[in-house]
Amino acid sequence: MDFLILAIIILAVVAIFQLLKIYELSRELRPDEAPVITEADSRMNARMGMIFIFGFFAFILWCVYKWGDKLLPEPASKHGVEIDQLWDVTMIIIGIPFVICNFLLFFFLNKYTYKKDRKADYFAHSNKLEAIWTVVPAIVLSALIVYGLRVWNDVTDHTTISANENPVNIELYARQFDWTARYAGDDNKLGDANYQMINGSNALGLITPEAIADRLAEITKDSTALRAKLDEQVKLEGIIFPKKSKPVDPHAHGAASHDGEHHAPAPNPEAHAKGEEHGGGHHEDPYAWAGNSKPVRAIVDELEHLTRMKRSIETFAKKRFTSSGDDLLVKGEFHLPVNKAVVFQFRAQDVIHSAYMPHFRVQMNAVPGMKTNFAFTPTITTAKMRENTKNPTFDYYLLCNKICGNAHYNMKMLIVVEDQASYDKWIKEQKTFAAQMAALLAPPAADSTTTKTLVPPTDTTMAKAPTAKPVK
Ligand SMILES: [Cu+2]
Repeated sequence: MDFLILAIIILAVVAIFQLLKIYELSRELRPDEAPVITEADSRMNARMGMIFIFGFFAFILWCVYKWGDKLLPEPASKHGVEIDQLWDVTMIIIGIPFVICNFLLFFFLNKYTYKKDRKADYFAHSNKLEAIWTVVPAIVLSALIVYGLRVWNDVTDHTTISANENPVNIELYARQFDWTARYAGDDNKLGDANYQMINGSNALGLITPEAIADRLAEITKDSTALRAKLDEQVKLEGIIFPKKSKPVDPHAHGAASHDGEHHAPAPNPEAHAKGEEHGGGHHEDPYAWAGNSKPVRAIVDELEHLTRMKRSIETFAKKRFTSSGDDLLVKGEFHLPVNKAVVFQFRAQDVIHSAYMPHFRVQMNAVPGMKTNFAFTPTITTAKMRENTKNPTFDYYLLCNKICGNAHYNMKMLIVVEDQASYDKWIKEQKTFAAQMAALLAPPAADSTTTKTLVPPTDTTMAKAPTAKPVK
């Protein structure tokens, strides 16, 4: 049956091809005839062109009339006014030639319709014309670009604001699918963070002495569990270690104890690193004893990863860091004082997000592995904006403007702009990261009310790492 259908399709294609060939051949036989265009045809075309272009202009005017003031809401930040001016100037400068050129195009179509005994002037080249239509647009576009660049430099310059205006410092942290606002706290400095610190009680990976201790303890616990798992797997597969047949000690403290003598199968990242340094030479497999066992190699890889992480955390724990303990973590909504500069820092945990605050004319990508910045000064309070828009339920929002996953549409945060006194009152009610973490790590019965403000765990698998099983 399938073959029959295929045969029919092939035959149909061949038939169409043959028909086309016959048509081509027969055309050769017919006498040469010039395409017949009458004066009436040409006039008809010209008129249709005119109707089209005027219809098109009318449509644009209608759109501007209907939605021109709704493209963007009233700017509610200092630089927002500048951006809107740039937009208006650009639209006017490119809009005028657009209308003139398109009108002329159809006007000449109309003026010079085909007439039997009229012959067109023909010239191959004109330096003067070339010069005019190259130089004039070049000057106009250069002016527009310079203007645009100046506005851009002005709008994205957060260092001058940081240096001169004693701004509010806030971090917006993005992840699938919510935002966390982190206020700089008492020192007005955002504390340090590192992705390796991220765990169930520290979604932002913030660094404080307590967070470091918590994270190291967790890694130790995970490593112990992994070692027990490795031990079981090794037994199951009957793998024999090169020097000692004694299984790994599950009570060894994490992957940090890598003294190969007692625990032959323990991952040894140093040996590994050495092998890579010597590169080019003979590359020895530090886990040759594991043979081709995929499960064993997977566990060993994971252990090695944890070891590296632990080392890295221990290293930056020894250095001087700005503790994030005094930073305030806020979810759901965040507040800004009116007419005060705010410097934002953006980070992302998982994929690229984009912080979009349309009323303030702000959009900045939040990219995993790097920090981005933007500063602005809100100029209209939420209350005033409700009056201006005659909308009693108006609210400012921070939205995600990168399609970052299936709940992207719902990734938003309410922004409240208010006077300094109300802002000060609100900020006093917010909890520091240190306090939130202490509450989270405390036994649940201790204080049931505080758990409401906690940042939910980011990775539940991490938080629920299996506990080590004792091995006989
Ligand atoms: Cu997003």
